Amino acid sequence: MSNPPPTLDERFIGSLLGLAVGDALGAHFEGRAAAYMTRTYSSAQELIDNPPPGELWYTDDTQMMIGVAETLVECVRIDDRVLCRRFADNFLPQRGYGRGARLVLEAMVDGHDHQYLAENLFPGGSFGNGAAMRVAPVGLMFRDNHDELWEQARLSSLPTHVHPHGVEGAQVIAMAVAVATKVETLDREAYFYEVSQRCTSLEFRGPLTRAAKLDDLRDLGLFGNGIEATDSVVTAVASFGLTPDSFAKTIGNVILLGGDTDTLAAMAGAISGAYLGVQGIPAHLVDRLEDRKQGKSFIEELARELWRVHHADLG
Ligand code: F2R
Ligand code: MG
Ligand code: MG
Repeated sequence: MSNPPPTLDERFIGSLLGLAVGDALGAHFEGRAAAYMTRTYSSAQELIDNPPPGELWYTDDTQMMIGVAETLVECVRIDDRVLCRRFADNFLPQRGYGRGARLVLEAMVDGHDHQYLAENLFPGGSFGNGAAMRVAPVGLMFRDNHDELWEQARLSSLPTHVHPHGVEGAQVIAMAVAVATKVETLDREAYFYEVSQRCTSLEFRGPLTRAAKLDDLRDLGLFGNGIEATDSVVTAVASFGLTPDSFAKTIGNVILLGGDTDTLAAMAGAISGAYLGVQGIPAHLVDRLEDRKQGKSFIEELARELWRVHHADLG
């Protein structure tokens, strides 16, 4: 007999814990070359079955996702002032932030003009994957209203990422999470159509169209493994599309690509967890996730609160 489909609260918890588990496992390998990864592990399953020893400690990806989720729980929609306060209150430099993001966050903490920095540190603003890695709560909260989702994902990006690619990367991941919560059995073509149809830049629309047809794992790396949104967002969605029924393979295969492994696995884990629910995440990885202040128990309760707010907002 097959398992019953996950309930919606299980999907909310699965997405946020899936992000944290992917981030924390991937963090062990951030910056490694693909050749090192495939020399060390023969398959995604081998990596998942033999994670590095000790506690799984998450990074900036999860820390900033917490700020987005807290803002939605408090305000229902993204409120820039509250979001920045949450980012500043939660900022822990040892979580390992992007070079530009760290400067913007330090300005937030010090009460300086962080928005000026976000708009001017890089030409056109940051196109890093920092807005996409934290956006899953927006996808969960606005799963029933895709116009609102697209706008709320944009608003959640702006304090640090104003470049159109940084913003659209976040919109794509939010949509990928939202649509994943809706389906019991994935229709890949319909899924990729839904995720890509609002994209305005060819940098996302083109690769998403190709990812819909991906059938050889060896081609996953063609979508990129880097720190830029255009070099990682589609890779995460493509990995989910290849192995929708396995959280382990979905995050394991992107970690084996090397490069920005924590962020690739955070995004892929958020999507896979939204589809499979928390029961789809290997228990031994959840067990190992850190559980101090803002750790596993906190994230699980935050996901439940987000689900309650989502539920109440519908009523
Ligand atoms: N930063 C890291 N990991 C590095 C090592 C951490 C180390 N272990 C430690 O302890 O310090 N990981 C995290 O950063 C990525 C997300 O970055 P985010 O938030 O997008 O940051 P930023 O600085 O805005 O963008 C990242 C880099 O991309 C380049 N870039 C962005 N926009 C650009 C533009 N318009 N022109 C030129 N370059 C641009 C810059 O090099 C940015 O620094 C995640 O991997 C997260 O895990
Ligand atoms: Mg990180
Ligand atoms: Mg990273």
